Amino acid sequence: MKSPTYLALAALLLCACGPNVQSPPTDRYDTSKMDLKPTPAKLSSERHTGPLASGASLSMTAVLKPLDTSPVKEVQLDTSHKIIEIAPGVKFAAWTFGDQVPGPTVRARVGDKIRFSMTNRSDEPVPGVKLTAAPMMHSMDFHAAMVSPQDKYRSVAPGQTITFEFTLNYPGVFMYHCGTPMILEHIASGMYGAVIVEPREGYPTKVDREYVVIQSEFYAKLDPDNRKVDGVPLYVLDTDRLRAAQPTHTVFNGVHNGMVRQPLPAKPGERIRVFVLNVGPSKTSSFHIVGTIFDRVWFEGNPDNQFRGMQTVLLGSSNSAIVEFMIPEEGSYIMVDHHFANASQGAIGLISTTAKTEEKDLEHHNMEATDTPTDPAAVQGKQAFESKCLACHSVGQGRKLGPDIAGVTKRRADNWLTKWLKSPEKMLETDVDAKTMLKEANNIPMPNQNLSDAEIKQYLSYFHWIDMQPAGTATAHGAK
Ligand code: HEC
Ligand SMILES: [Cu+2]
Repeated sequence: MKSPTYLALAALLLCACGPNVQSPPTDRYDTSKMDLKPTPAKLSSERHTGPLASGASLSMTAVLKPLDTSPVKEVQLDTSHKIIEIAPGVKFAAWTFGDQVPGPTVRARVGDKIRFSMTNRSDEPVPGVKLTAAPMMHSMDFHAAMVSPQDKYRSVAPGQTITFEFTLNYPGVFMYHCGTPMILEHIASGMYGAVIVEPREGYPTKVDREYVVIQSEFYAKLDPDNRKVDGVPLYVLDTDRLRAAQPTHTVFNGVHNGMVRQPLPAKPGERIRVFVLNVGPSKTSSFHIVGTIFDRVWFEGNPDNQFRGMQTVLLGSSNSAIVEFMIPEEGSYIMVDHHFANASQGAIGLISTTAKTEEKDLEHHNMEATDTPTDPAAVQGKQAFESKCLACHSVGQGRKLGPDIAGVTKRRADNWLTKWLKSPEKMLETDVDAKTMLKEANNIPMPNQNLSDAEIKQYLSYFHWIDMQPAGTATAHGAK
């Protein structure tokens, strides 16, 4: 029994009883040292005017600003009703915090106090259309706070202002959202954002860049009242799809493929920290970045919840993580929800070492680029298609909002396609095949693209070129 292992074990035991470990380690989560006695919320009928968001701790985009070190953070986030563009050409009647979706990101530190105030400005006119939704009650629920929901998260009427304070007791990446019933509708309409709380002593690692990526779903249908914004049809919340948890768009930072068109910059050899929050409201996210491995994952944004060397992190609704990774070499690293049905609805973004990137990298990152047509009309058709139609159609990569265009000249006659592109709304009234297609598209009709006859000819010659390529080889690449 007197093996070296035994001796080593005995030494270890002795050592553990030694005098140098007698003082208990300090508990960072000692609840007796936390602020659990916030003051009551105040309501007033004095309203904020001017900007709908303010505070030195706020970041408005994916680029996260450095920590503002003041121990008290004044945060103003007012609610508004606003038209936002959730995909190119898809104008959606949203409800917001701070006049944007997602709302601004708050950055603070454990021990800091948030002094929050919010005016419900849903009664202010929406530029572009009359009123998207009648003024209504809204509220604010901070997952970063420990407070009585009945007091702090109460619904406030249009024109009213609520003010309350709380101390940040735990580090993490926390969701905030409107908590007014139907909560589901308020979240799906855009009322959410993130609060990032650093550990009191900061993060244990150093990074070169920090980004925020918020995943969420939209449930959009054409406005039954046929309202338009700037000449294009307005989309409104589809409450049937919402209850069935069947989103029309699943996106990062509020826009379908938004960070594909505007990739987040990085350089080879850099270490990147991404704060990821899955807002839902109803789907999980399998967050993954093609081309790298997460060196560290801090689940819920707390370094005490650490994983190493992960490929994917699974986030339920309102779960979050901080992921850190290296950019190994030149390239475009693709952030996706690896539930690919969600990615194909727009949950894609790029972190790229070059300013310009190509959408060909997206779904087929290991595939060669395909040929382009030689006939000038087809070339023009391809270019126009890639800038105007890719938001809703793919070529050979499956259905998006509209059908896959591959094979379209085989299922439709040229004069049918011409009539369709000229006036989809007329075809939907009169043509049986068009009506069937609309059902397959879950009753989301294609907006009229205002195409001239010459343009329509170019699209048709491009479509014919596609269908002459060997099956599956033609793809379309994103607009620059
Ligand atoms: C906002 C989304 C959207 C945009 C943008 C869009 N489409 Fe569509 N498209 C659809 C939808 C949805 C359908 C099918 C549903 C319906 O309207 O009946 C469709 C149907 C079609 C069809 C018929 C497909 C078939 O299988 O028969 C063609 C062709 C088409 N679109 C071409 C285009 C072209 C060309 C453009 C760009 C100039 C374009 N679309 C832009 C949403 C869109
Ligand atoms: Cu609300």
